[in-house]
Amino acid sequence: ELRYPARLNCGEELLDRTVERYGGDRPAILGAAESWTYGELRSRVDRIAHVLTEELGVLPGNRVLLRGPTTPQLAACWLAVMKAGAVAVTVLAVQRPKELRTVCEIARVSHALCDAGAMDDLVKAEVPGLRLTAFGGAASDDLLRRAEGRPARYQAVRTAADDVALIAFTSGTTGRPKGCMHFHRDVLAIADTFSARIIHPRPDDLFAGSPPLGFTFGLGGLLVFPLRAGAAALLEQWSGPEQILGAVARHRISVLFTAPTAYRAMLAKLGGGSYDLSSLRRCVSAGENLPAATWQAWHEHTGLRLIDGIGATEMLHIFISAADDAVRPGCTGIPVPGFEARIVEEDGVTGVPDGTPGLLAVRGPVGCRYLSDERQREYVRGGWNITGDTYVREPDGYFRYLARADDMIISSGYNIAGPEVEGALLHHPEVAEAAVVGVPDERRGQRVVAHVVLREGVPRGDAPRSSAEIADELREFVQAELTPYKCPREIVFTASLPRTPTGKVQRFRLRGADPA
Ligand code: 3SK
Repeated sequence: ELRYPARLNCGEELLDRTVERYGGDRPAILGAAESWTYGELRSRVDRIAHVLTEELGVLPGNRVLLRGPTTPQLAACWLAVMKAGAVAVTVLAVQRPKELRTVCEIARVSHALCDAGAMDDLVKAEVPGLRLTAFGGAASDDLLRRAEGRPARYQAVRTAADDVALIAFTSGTTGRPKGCMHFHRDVLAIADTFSARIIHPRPDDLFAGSPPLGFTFGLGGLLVFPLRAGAAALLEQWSGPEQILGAVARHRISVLFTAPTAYRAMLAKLGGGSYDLSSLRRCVSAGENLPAATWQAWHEHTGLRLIDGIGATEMLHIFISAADDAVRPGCTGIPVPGFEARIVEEDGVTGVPDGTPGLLAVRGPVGCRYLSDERQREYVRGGWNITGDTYVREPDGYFRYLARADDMIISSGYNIAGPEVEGALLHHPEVAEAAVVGVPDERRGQRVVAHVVLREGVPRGDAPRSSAEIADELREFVQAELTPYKCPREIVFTASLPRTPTGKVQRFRLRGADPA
């Protein structure tokens, strides 16, 4: 069981305690333009904290919006907000003025720190009373310029372990966004569970990955986990698989965080074998279901065993996972030490036997606390978090993902999990991406429709084939692996799948449904 003192400031723990433990000369943050040791990071953070509290009027408990691409400067601002005892409200750089205004309203944001290159949309959001400060730009009142003249040490505010540190918004494919409140102790708890017990980080590790700091997957993987372990983080914006692969070789990244789609995109570029991936020792996959085909292909090409995990903004980070010999491809894993998981009926309470599909319920050191939102009652029932995922617990205790509960397909009375069909399609050498949904059908209730992105540059045989012929071939291929009722009735070829800013497929769009 994790125990934290009653008074705890996660910014102080992640920085000052780490400097005490490992010294200030170790590399902490590498960026495109500059790199900082732990000592340099701490003085930058402390100087910013002075400006926040002494010039900008930030008080403990104030909500401070942080907006910008993933850079060392954004990370320093986040840590300064923590040390100042304020609450970081994290958003994605891609969020538009209307969404930003909604977030500011829900979280009652008083101040915003925004990358100078991303100010426009926040200005356009016209949030009443918002005190907006730019960082990383050339203006004379830029936050970082103002910080230069401030003292290099700042005494962190003595927050309580269960003071709110962070409000993270669910990307919300549908409906009004929900703000999830997480405490100072929660920030440390994700490092002391998933990171410490599954990743086993080392001080000489270099962490990197594609999820942005505005998404808790990235905040944990690219900032909290490395700092807790005295390791270093590479904070850069990545635009594609070649850039990730190049960065691994150039910087000798050892711990990589990204989503299954990115692993598949990298695999498609690995053919020539010209990338040196020998520094990688841990590769984490989350954000979406990881099909066994992707796990196997990554293993064949790199010799590495992907660490799959399911996380949620409501739970801050990953709560079911497995690594090394404990991995069972096709299953997410087992509860991360510190968490418990079970499968329950629709009522969210009654347990179901092993092998029976049901709703995933989890509990542990972190959990869902929606900010002023009725939907809290649906998410937390009887002390368990009902994540909205349909899972099966296998007799050996492994949890196997079926689908998001809203995405289960019911066709002619059969329950069909789209990701299982997607997994079968992904075994086909010509399929790069697949999303399988149910669409209304008079005879069957719903019919199974697959949306498929074909792989580029794969030889397609001598004679050109029509789309209908490729679709027939894919259907036959799926039927050889799965019960025929699961086979897509229709296959739609597309150039890309619609995704949320955090990379999740927006299946409601493929169903042609309006957001509820
Ligand atoms: O939403 C997710 O999928 C997720 C995955 C890992 C860690 C954190 C989150 C929010």
